[in-house]
Amino acid sequence: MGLSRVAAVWSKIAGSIAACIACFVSGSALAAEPQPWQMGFQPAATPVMRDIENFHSALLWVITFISLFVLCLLIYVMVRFNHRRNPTPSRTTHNTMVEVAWTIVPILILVGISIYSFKLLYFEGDIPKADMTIKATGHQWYWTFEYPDSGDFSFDANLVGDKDLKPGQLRLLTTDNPLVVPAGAIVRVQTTSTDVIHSFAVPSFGIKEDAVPGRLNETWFKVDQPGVYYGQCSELCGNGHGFMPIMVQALSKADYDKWVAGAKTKFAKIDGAATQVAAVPSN
Ligand SMILES: [Cu+2]
Repeated sequence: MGLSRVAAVWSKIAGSIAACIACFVSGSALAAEPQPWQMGFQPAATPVMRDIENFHSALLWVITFISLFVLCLLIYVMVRFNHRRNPTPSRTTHNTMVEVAWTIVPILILVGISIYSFKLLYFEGDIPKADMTIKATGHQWYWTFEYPDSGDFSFDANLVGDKDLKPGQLRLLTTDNPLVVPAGAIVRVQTTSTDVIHSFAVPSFGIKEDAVPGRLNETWFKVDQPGVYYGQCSELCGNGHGFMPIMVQALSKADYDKWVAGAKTKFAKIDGAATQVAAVPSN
């Protein structure tokens, strides 16, 4: 690797670190999409993802402290008790105090972690009273989204191919019809599939729910801010697995209501009937 290549790689890493720090300091989202040379999570867009990120950061401190502590012990033993400095080792085999301590202390650490871990698991899994429901059905290789209680319509979301991408649209992440949701609302997502197991996953929402044929799984999210967020199917589901992205557009309540009014005429009803506009009027 040439010197200029090394310098280029390092400048990218430094840029990524600077971006992470900027995001952390300002507390604002940079973009809820994968970034070149990204090392951390995508910026959190929901309360669940914020808690996941905080839990992850807290655990990083715990494991860093434990690793450094064990490293210091090892270095101390190697320096203080090596063959030269300690030619006649002691014959000690047991020390009750030390043995009790190295059993109790790790247990206390694990119990402490588990309390926060279970709280987070319940927060993710216990779905609050939802403002609306969306049913996401996985197919090889696209998603169908149904809005049963806010408009009674359904549509498919297919990948936009490379040659059809408009400037600014993300390759392999853009769909022809985004999943549109209102920001600030609690959205319950029901997932299922018509063929093989898929997985409905949006990293910045902190959700990943398997879509299993013949089963209805549930998860939820509440997007803080309007914006576009990207996810992908996260279960190996065949050779089109990498080509069934999830593009979520969060709108303000007023914009969302406008979109629903348009969607009711644009998309077919959930039972497969034609759209309201195209429906043949009954005499
Ligand atoms: Cu899939």
